[in-house]
Amino acid sequence: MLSLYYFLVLIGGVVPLVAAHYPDHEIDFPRHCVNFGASLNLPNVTVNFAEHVPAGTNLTFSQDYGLDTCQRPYQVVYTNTCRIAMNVTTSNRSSLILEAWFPKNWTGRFLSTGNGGQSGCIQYEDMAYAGGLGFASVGANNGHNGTGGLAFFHNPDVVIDFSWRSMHTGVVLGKEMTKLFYGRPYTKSYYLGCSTGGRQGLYAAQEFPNDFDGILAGSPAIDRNALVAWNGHFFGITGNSTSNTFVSAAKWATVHTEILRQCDGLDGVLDGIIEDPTLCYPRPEALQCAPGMNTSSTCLTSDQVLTVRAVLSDYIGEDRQLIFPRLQPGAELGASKSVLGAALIFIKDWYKYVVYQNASWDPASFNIKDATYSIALNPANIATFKGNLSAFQSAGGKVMVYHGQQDDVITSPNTARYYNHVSNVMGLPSKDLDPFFRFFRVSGMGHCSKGPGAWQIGQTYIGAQGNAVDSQHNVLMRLVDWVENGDRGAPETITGVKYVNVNYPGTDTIALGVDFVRNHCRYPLRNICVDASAHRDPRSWRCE
Ligand SMILES: *[C@@H]1O[C@H](CO)[C@@H](O)[C@H](O)[C@H]1NC(C)=O
Ligand SMILES: *[C@@H]1O[C@H](CO)[C@@H](O)[C@H](O)[C@H]1NC(C)=O
Ligand SMILES: *[C@@H]1O[C@H](CO)[C@@H](O)[C@H](O)[C@H]1NC(C)=O
Ligand SMILES: *[C@@H]1O[C@H](CO)[C@@H](O)[C@H](O)[C@H]1NC(C)=O
Ligand SMILES: *[C@@H]1O[C@H](CO)[C@@H](O)[C@H](O)[C@H]1NC(C)=O
Ligand SMILES: *[C@@H]1O[C@H](CO)[C@@H](O)[C@H](O)[C@H]1NC(C)=O
Ligand SMILES: *[C@@H]1O[C@H](CO)[C@@H](O)[C@H](O)[C@H]1NC(C)=O
Ligand SMILES: *[C@@H]1O[C@H](CO)[C@@H](O)[C@H](O)[C@H]1NC(C)=O
Ligand SMILES: *[C@@H]1O[C@H](CO)[C@@H](O)[C@H](O)[C@H]1NC(C)=O
Ligand SMILES: *[C@@H]1O[C@H](CO)[C@@H](O)[C@H](O)[C@H]1NC(C)=O
Ligand SMILES: [Ca+2]
Repeated sequence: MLSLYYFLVLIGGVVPLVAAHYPDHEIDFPRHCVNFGASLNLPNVTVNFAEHVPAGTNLTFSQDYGLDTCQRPYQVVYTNTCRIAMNVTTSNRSSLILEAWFPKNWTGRFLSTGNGGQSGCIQYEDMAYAGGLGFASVGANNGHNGTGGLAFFHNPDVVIDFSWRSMHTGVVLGKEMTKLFYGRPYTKSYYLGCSTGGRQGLYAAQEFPNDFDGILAGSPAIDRNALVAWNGHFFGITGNSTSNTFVSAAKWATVHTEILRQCDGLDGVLDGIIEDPTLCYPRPEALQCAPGMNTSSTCLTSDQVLTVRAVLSDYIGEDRQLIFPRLQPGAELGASKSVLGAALIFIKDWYKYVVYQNASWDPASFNIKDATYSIALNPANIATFKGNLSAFQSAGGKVMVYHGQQDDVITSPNTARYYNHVSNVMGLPSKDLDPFFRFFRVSGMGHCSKGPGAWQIGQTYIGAQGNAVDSQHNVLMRLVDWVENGDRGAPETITGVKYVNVNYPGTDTIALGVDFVRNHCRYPLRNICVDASAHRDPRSWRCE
């Protein structure tokens, strides 16, 4: 079964960085790829195509099937890759689209990518990124196509795929295919994902402790039922744009400026970034309009002051217990366009098609009873807040979690809450979590990326010059270092870079150079500026 190419590899000896050791690879790698696809025979798997993709190829994807909502019309592939696309049956009424990408220049490592939001979308950018770093990778559509939730309607198997089965199935198949493709097993198995992807990573850490040796989970959508309810509860606070309680995006910008005035200096420097928003309890009454002034755009009416207070308060349940922590102060600009924009995009399909399975359900009717009901229902065990990582710890796994401290979609204190929950459930103080579980708070980063902070940490491939690959500046390679070199590679801080951004909140302009660099601390430590005159220099900061 093995091609001549792999026969030569086997007799030639196997080392981690293999490309230079493969003779005739220009000829044989593409042929091996196509032959592999034609002969692959695994249960429940149908190969749709297998193609060799030369480095530099700009792949284009069909925008049929609802994939237009994925907003991934094309992807540049950075290294010579064998791309296998498959259908995988998961039940009599559900299936996945799964892809496996095998780089010619393989390091021996395996990696699974995850998904985002409610999708339904293969994260090709993450597969290309991983391939460029020498990982064999898998990515799946998570059991349905596109960002909508209609596929969940009256089909609990599609919900199960979305919650956990798609990823776990892809990992099991991907590992097997990796061994068959290269003629030897992977050395270590990794996970990379953010948001829903962060949740998928922590689901694996809790429920499938042998899937990964290293898990990188960003901005995780954990306690998922409570999170969706929290997203939905804002409409009841703000009302729609015609309500007296509504705060426009322009007024949220005013609120943001006021919050910075009150809290920016808590970390020792006025730089537009609140390092630790959990220390910030702003007083919106500072913006209260004076009598007769309540049409002014620079102050808040009494109703609007109460709206701001409620938005920045914990979400409490019918039983008076916490449902979800408050929106962290500092995220107002992004939030005014997402959860505070009265659009109800996050909860609409989930409650209609999964929780109530009633296409007539009106999202504007959402209230605390819906929250109570959906949290108790916990469809397909999607909550992901168990907090017991002991099986993963025993298996020798490492988890790195990061969360932007200006996240407007999933408030970041929820991840600190998870960390504390793990500590409590496992009965371990931080010094005993440190050997396998570390959480980094990335100041000034929004949801998974962007923002005024030093947010480029190697979480995905943002720009060709934008990501360093050394482990201090690249969280994925940091995880590899930790897994493969043990304590010697354990992260104390992760270093982020902010490129010059002439027109914030536009994207950073890498060509204009580095604006500043900052080391982000491991929770529960927090970043303090000890030399405000040189705050762009990471040496002016200390984790305390
Ligand atoms: C890839 O192709 C698309 C059009 O299909 C184009 O818009 C995009 O700029 C291309 N990207 C690169 C890096 O060539
Ligand atoms: C989902 O998209 C894939 C292409 O990625 C396509 O082959 C498949 O038919 C689509 N499935 C549905 C149900 O539309
Ligand atoms: C793959 O699955 C989709 C539905 O998701 C179906 O439309 C398509 O025909 C299947 N293709 C193969 C080759 O089985
Ligand atoms: C194949 O899929 C069926 C459901 O359609 C499942 O019961 C079975 O376990 C799967 N087989 C393997 C080997 O994964
Ligand atoms: C599919 O399997 C489910 C159980 O998982 C069963 O309830 C259902 O009747 C089956 N549907 C068909 C079409 O066989
Ligand atoms: C292969 O990967 C190694 C390290 O992973 C890198 O240094 C080298 O440049 C890569 N070679 C090619 C041809 O991509
Ligand atoms: C806002 O809410 C009011 C009362 O609930 C309703 O009559 C109106 O149509 C809504 N407007 C918009 C733009 O949704
Ligand atoms: C504006 O203030 C006046 C009294 O000063 C009050 O009657 C009116 O209801 C206020 N409007 C809003 C939108 O708060
Ligand atoms: C579906 O939702 C609508 C609107 O809230 C409601 O009137 C109807 O009773 C619901 N149907 C069922 C079967 O619960
Ligand atoms: C955590 O999980 C392990 C098995 O993985 C189990 O032995 C232990 O009892 C669990 N601890 C708690 C507090 O549930
Ligand atoms: Ca500051």
